[in-house]
Amino acid sequence: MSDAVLRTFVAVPLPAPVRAALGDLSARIRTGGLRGRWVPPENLHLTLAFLGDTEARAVAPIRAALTRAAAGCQAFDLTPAGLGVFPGPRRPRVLWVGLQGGLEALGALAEAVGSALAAIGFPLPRRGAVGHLTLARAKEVFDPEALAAVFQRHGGFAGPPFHVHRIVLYRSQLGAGPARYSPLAEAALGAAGAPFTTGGEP
Ligand code: 3AM
Repeated sequence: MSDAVLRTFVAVPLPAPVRAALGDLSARIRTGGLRGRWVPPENLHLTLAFLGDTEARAVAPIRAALTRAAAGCQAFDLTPAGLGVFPGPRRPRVLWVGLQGGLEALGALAEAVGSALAAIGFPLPRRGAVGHLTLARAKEVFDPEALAAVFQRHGGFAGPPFHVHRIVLYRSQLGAGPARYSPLAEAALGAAGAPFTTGGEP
């Protein structure tokens, strides 16, 4: 595919200690025998919106839309906790870690991002599916017995809390092996909401 069209998505990057804890969980689950394609720790992220094929010239307006959306949302905290599967227990294809804490703020952020992107002509197929950190994808479906053992052993997982204060537009390059993600743009949460300070005032 030419560089004029990029595969992109918007996500919250995870701090290194969170990626390390999730990577450690992945390694333990994998060692326990669950077969799947595992997301490498450096690729772990919290997806807010998947845009798919995006013209390179659209990156600048997308950056502006994300800046507007992020500026209207305040920063918040999340804690990775528990396990789940998509699309559901009958056909488990994606294994993920759940989130606790600022879920309302997370939903509002995803909504703001979705609306800002829709306003510049990107209606998103993927809305309302936020709140998970993908660990692995099955080739077809996960083996039910192995998955049941994983839930029994690791269902109570909790990772280190983290502060959500920025969103990133990533380029995703697929090929043999894991996807390669590179940041194209970044926007800070609450930038417009930060109080103006006058010199010397607290
Ligand atoms: O972080 P997760 O795993 O939820 O599954 C892909 C990943 O989400 C998702 O976008 C994120 C970055 O690749 N994704 C990939 N293709 C998609 C599609 N066609 C998609 N989401 C919706 N529709």
